[in-house]
Amino acid sequence: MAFQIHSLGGYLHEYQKSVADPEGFWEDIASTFFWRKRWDKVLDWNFEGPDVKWFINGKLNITENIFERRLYTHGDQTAIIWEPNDPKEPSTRITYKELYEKVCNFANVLLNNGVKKGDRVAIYMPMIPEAAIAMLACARIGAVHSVVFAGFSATSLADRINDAGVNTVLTTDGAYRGAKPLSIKPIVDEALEKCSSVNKVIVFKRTSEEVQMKNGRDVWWHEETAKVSSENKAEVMDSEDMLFILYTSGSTGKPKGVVHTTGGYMVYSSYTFRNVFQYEDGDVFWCTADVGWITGHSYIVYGPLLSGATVVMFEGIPTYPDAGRFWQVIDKHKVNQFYTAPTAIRSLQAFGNDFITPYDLSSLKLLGSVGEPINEEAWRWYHTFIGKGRVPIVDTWWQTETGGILISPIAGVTPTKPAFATLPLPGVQPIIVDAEGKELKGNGVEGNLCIKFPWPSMLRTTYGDHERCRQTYFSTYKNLYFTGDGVKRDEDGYYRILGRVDDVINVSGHRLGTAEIENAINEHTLVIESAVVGYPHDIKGQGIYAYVICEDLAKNQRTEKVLVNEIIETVSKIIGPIAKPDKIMLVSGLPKTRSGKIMRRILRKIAEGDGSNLGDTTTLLNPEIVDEIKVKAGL
Ligand code: 7RM
Repeated sequence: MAFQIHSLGGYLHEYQKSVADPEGFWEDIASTFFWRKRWDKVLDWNFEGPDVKWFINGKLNITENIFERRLYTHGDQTAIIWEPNDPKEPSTRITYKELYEKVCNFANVLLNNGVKKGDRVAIYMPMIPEAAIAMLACARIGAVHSVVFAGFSATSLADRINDAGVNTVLTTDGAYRGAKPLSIKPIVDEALEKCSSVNKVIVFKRTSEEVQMKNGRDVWWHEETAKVSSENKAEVMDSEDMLFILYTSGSTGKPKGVVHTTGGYMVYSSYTFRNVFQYEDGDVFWCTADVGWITGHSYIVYGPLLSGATVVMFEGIPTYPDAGRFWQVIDKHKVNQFYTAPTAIRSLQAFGNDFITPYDLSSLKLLGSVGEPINEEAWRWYHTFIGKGRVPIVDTWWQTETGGILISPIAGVTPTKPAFATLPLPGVQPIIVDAEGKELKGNGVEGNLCIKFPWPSMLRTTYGDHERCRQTYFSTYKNLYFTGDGVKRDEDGYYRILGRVDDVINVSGHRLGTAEIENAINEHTLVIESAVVGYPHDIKGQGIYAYVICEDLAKNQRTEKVLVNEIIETVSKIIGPIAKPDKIMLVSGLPKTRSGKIMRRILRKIAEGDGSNLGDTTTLLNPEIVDEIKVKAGL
């Protein structure tokens, strides 16, 4: 590959080039793709709007860069190895040529069902190849996909559908994930009671469970694909046309629809895939993320497929049928690059090494980590017992908003350091600032992580609300993109991500806003007010701790235990099981400032089990409440 870096010197050289002449640097990389029309100008930007445009007036279709660009050389190569939930069900292999036909065929299904360029299509599907086919078929016709993780509730799905004005939903009857089948279509049905914009639902049959099909609205995937051909001419898109929307949680309000556009996302997801993972033709790459998250978008679907890679797509979970499943699948498919989340690593570590021993992991050339800070202990276990001390670990830092990896080692090329994301990739210009926005220069500094120059796959806006995008990411510090993460640059100049500095918590690598969880808790009729904070959790990274004020329990015929369970169910119903609080404390009040702001710092300390160092509480509106909460927490 033309743009693959192979040595430390090469990295340093490319990095310098990318800073000295970003436009020339990205132009060279973009030139390796297939454009229907070349761009007039590489970049236009300001972070005040923000207004960022890459490869201006360039015309292309991202799927032509996956398929047509390479069919002659790569047509018979495997694109997707699909490993089902049940190890007894055979895995399947789909070549690039077959995938191309399926994507074109389904693109025609979309067209035939009235989906047009620019329409928004929600994809609410489990981890089956059809989820990737659905995404690519949307891209083929220029429809904007919004993948919603199939673990989200009907309410969450409905909110996302309504926010984006979706007219078509792609889904399945059910899903296999772990021991028992899950219903999917009934959740869509429930969501759609609240969504007037949707007029078509296309249902793929996975579990064959009985589902209701609404006349005139719901159609079967297999019936629709049989009606149309497998030939489709790609829609010509502008470089800055929307490719997809992906909802992500922030510190306030409902999740935001992060918008990614076509040209820049294509260039960056592919560039980073090739480099970070040092993917070589013929390797088998496995990213365990769900396609419902950005990691699945960029490193199961777009980055690898744009690179002509073979990817494993796994339907199941790490612990089914037992905690050796990941290692069994690596052995079975001779996986070369394995990319997963610290929470999975920690939970499998806790099951013990007997689950690893039966399997041959010698095919591995690289291990990756993503989603949250990886602690040193988990890093060492991963390195020693999975990598056998033999292969590099890439700790990749990035966000839904960044579209691709920004800070990470390049496997085997740049140094690694336990728990460090290490160095920025070429084209990425991080800067550390203090609370006032003053740059902290040099090494051995700690502060807030910002990026000072655009990179091709950065978010362009938040769907339907550009002001919110500006407010959230570009207003904290002038002319900088603010990540929301704290960071340290050590004496050697390596970056270590310290975690969020805003009211976002990271539970098992899933991003959740504390406000979002509070709003869900408050939906319970007996809840008066709540405050949610994160606390350190051995497996999940962070757990969810909720302090709740509620109506009189006796009067409402509830015990504490019953109410707590009801609250947990409420959250599960409104957001999804991933947002269930781990701990709920019923309290008679919440510590507040005189202006009425909840003092989360105090609640965080108590949730951590630290009753000292609470700072001066005397200026609070209700200092006595702190003691009550401390006593309840056993501190
Ligand atoms: C890719 C993804 C983004 C947030 C981000 C960080 C945290 C992600 C790392 C990490 C430490 C890492 N997108 N985060 N990767 N923290 N080291 N390697 O996770 O939008 O869902 O989350 O995740 O706090 O801001 S995300």
